[in-house]
Amino acid sequence: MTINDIKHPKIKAWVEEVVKMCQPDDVYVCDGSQAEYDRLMKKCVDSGLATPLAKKPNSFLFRSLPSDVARVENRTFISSKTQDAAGPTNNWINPDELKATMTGLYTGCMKGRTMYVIPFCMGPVGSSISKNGIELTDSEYVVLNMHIMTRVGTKVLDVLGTDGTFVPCLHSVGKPLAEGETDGGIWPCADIENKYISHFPEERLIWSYGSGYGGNALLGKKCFALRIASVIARDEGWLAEHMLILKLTNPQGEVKYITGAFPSACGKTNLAMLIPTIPGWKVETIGDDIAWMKFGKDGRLYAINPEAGFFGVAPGTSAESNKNALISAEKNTIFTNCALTEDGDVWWEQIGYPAKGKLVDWKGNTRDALPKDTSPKGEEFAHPNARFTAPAAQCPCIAPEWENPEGVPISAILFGGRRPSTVPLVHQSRNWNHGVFLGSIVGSEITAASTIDASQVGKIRRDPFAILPFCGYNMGDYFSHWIKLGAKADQDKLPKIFYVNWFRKDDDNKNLPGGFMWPGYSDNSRVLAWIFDRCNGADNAIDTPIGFMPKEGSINTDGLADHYKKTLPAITSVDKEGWLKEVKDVRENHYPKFGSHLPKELVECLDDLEKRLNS
Ligand code: SAT
Ligand code: MN
Repeated sequence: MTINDIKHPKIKAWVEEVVKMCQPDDVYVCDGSQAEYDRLMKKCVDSGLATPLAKKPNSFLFRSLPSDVARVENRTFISSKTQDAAGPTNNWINPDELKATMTGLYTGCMKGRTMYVIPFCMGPVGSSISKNGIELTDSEYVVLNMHIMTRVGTKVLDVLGTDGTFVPCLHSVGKPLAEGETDGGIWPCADIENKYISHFPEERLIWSYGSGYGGNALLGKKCFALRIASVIARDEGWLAEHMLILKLTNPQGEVKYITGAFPSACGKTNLAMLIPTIPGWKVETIGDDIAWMKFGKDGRLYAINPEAGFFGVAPGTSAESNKNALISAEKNTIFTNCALTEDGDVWWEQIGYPAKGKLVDWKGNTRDALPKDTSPKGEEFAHPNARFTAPAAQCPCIAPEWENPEGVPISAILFGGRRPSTVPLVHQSRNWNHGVFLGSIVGSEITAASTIDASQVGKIRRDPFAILPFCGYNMGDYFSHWIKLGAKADQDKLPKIFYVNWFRKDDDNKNLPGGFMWPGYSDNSRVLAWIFDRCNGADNAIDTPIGFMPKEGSINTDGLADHYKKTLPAITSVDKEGWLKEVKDVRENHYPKFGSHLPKELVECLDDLEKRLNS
């Protein structure tokens, strides 16, 4: 298809404007077909950017440059008209200034390349909760990933008709080619100081330049479905959240849907696809990263997964930690920055078995495999943020209703992060506002997904609602939005809110793999079961200063290894000293950032927590 096939005058005019600025050699409008996917993938293979994998049907490996392995939060901007609107947790540049700088970079930036017009839909095509976007990009890798991660093609242009609403998303790798020049098999991107991942919330516009990686470049994901959608959601009275959505069925066949907000690379994909260790329970997947939630006519909160695929972290994914993810990525999958084996398969650290012979590491160097499936820090064969892009429909535990246009009714919302101390395995908020308070104070160790600076990994930072890098407006106002929605709702129908922590550590205890006091993964089903029963009003909790916690014996420990039975009391009790420190840190370092935007209800919760801890 060409520009002239576009029947929507506004889209056509915008595409023509971008063509004038970026000066691509060609323009191609994506139809979303398999033939298109195959053709573009062949182009990547022929140019040396992609390697076909003999061991995985229709699957390919890409290697990025070391400067382009993750989102770049310090190059990500919320360019609202005022800095106050972007708030204290976002990088801000005046929109006129940023547009002038980026227009300079965009001018002629697609020379020697094709510009692809990707009509895409977040959510099932035609659903009233779904939203459409058009991404313009000069990266075949982006088109291919968008094919998997979103619904792409002519069907979206059909829904848009001549005047449908769309979010314009402009992307360039920022590497124009001179006459006759090619990439020579090297991942194209710009230098770090020229990368810009920019959002103009008032215009609902995205401009991304200089990176080809994940959330920087697949603009339907974090840029649209979270940063811009959070602004739309604020204005329209719903929620766009960094949450997985799972379906939990108990042994009696009763079903509940649960969402969970965890920072990037903290196990959302693993939790969403969990295989329970406790008999009779079942987990099925609705989504692994993003939830759009709206109140239904019946007063309940309903969630849809706006995505169509998984962009999952590969390292650590094994038959033991997440068999369903491995099966999802067995075919029709794009791998990025994984290691390549001699027999044409991918390999990564903690895949569950050592590699044999020689491996090509993510930097393209051939090295002898190690006898174990771990590697020393900094010498990994797969980058710690290596990814698989797999179609959600391939997931063996995908719930049949995952594309239900009305969404699924949510009974519980979980918050969590990597906290080696203080935060217990699970506690429940007293009410909605207290739940918002718990979400607002979530902290987590920084992971390789959020930074290309390895020295930052492991440091704890507050990541409210796990949406710190993805909130398109002032985080203080975001807290207020949650409080307002709760106040308007029927209290009995609101989801219950829980704070979980799978990552408590005791490095001195030699019995504990990795020092973790809880096995996590499949054993998290034990906590999910407790939560399920809480939602049914079971008498399985005690009231503590921090909220409701499991009554002794109420977490099913059948079959749990003895050393975890021994650590359970410590991770299911209140660490008073730790929490008092937490209160102090929130009061002195976290909440003051939000100034007058901080809702008073949250300060009341903080005061109340301190009082209860001291009484
Ligand atoms: O690179 S992404 O933003 O898509 C993945 C993540 O960080 O969660
Ligand atoms: Mn994520």
